[in-house]
Amino acid sequence: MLINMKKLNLVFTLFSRLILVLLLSLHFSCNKKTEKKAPKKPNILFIMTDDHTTNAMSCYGSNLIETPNLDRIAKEGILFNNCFVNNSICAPSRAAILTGKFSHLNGVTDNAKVFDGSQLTYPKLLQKAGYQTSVIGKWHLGSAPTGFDYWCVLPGQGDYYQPDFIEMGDTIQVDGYVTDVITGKAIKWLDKDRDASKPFAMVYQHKAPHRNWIPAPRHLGKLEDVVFPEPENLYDDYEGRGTAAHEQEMELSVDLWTVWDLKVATREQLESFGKEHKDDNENFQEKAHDMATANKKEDEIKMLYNVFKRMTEAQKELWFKAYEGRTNEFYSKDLKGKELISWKYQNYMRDYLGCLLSLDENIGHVLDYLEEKGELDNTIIVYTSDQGFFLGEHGWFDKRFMYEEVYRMPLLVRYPKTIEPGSVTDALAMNIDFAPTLLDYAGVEIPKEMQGVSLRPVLDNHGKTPDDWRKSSYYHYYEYPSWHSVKRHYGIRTQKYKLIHFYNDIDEWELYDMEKDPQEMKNIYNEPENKELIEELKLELKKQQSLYQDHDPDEKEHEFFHSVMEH
Ligand code: SGN
Ligand code: CA
Repeated sequence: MLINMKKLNLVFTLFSRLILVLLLSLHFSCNKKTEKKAPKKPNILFIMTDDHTTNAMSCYGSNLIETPNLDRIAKEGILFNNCFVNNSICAPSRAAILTGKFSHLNGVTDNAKVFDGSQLTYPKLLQKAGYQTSVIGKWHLGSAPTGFDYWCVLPGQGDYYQPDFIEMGDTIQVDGYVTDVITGKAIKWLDKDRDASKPFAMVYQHKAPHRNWIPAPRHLGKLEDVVFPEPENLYDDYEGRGTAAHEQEMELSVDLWTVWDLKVATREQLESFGKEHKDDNENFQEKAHDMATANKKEDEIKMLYNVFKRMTEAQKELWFKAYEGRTNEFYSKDLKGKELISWKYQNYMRDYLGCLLSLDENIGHVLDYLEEKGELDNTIIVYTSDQGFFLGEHGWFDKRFMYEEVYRMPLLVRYPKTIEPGSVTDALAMNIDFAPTLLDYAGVEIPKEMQGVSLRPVLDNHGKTPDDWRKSSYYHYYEYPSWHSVKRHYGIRTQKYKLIHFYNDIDEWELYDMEKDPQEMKNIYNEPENKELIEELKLELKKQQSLYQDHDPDEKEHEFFHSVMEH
């Protein structure tokens, strides 16, 4: 009996131990499961170029160029037809993207303002949430980047060949072509320098295709024999449009300079300038605006020499081989009027689009890298540009206006976990939405002070526009008087209409029917039958201004708030 009891005890102890082992292993396997299930935060790759219009992207139907790698992002993700900038120049757009706020609240109303880096930005919040953050490439905000574990940025506008960078405070010069160098640095950071145990958020920003549009050495002369289709309104005379359209300084005919912009210069001119100014370290480009008014060939040579002196001997050979024919043609033909505009347009396109060849290639390298490392589908890839650009529409280059070609930004997003490949949307999006959207994907609370909204309801819903989505987008441009002389203005765009008010030294309104007149050739503000429509749109404009805490600086503040309160 005693033995039996002992046996029984032993069996019981063994049994209970077995149960304990079973329970423990169950517990651990459950834990393992939850560990596996805990969603890995997505990586973020924010790609932004400078001055890249949707009209030079084949996924947007361009008839000028093929951009296969950008098209891949669109095909495997979503394309926005109606993404708009808050203020169509560089620093103001970049500051709005970082802060999710309009210019009057983030302080960067024009390119001369210095960004206050102590402000709340989305990279700072991602960093706090455990992301490894970096910014590589064009920055152009005057102050040093904040909120990034690693930063390596171009000073100011940067250079195309053998560019300088400021890397974590130290200035370095790097051999190579700017688009290739930026990509090399981006891939190196992804591959070697980041803490791979954390998700990454990389802000990868190109200088190309910014003025004065210099293609990679391997692409110099590549498009020299191509003849590009001209925009229908290349010879626009601005009839029926207001003072702002008449008085701008961005016409191909007079404001696009032959030497600086179109590289019409002989070897002799550049080399002899170099000899005369051997010890001259002046930064001629910084003085470009003052020179612009003088607009003398000698000054343009000075500016171009600034580019030339950074080139290697081999690059100089490629350069002259590419531009010799163009230079000779210019001097032999003595073109005038429409013929001159047409000639300038073709050569402008050859260089602007030439920059895009290396841009598209390089974006392909980054996509391939992520794919090879198995990170492609776990990375939210955003492609955009700081604003659009005129490619001869209205006879113009540059941006600044609230007109469509420069107000619209490209926006592609790839993230197959929630975004249906091949989606296309007409929903109204704005650059102030980028920060809230990325924070939303990262599971970070969107701060109340950000004025944009998360685009996820559109992105994750096959691009369908939710019923309660915004009905208009708001715009405000301030940089006047300055480069290109575009007068100050603000306005709204709905799906159908665009209402613009030019203020400061003029007081003029413009109204366009975007469905009937997508090229904005006919201002219908003064047509009597539009009276009611204009009243409605002005009311909507006031609502938008009150929503974003903005107003017309020419209006007395109390009058403005009074009128908003009345409605
Ligand atoms: C430079 C350009 C201008 C351009 C501004 C702003 N001139 O000053 O044509 O509008 O940049 O561009 S250049 O002769 O120096 O190239 S932005 O994209 O940075 O806003
Ligand atoms: Ca720009």
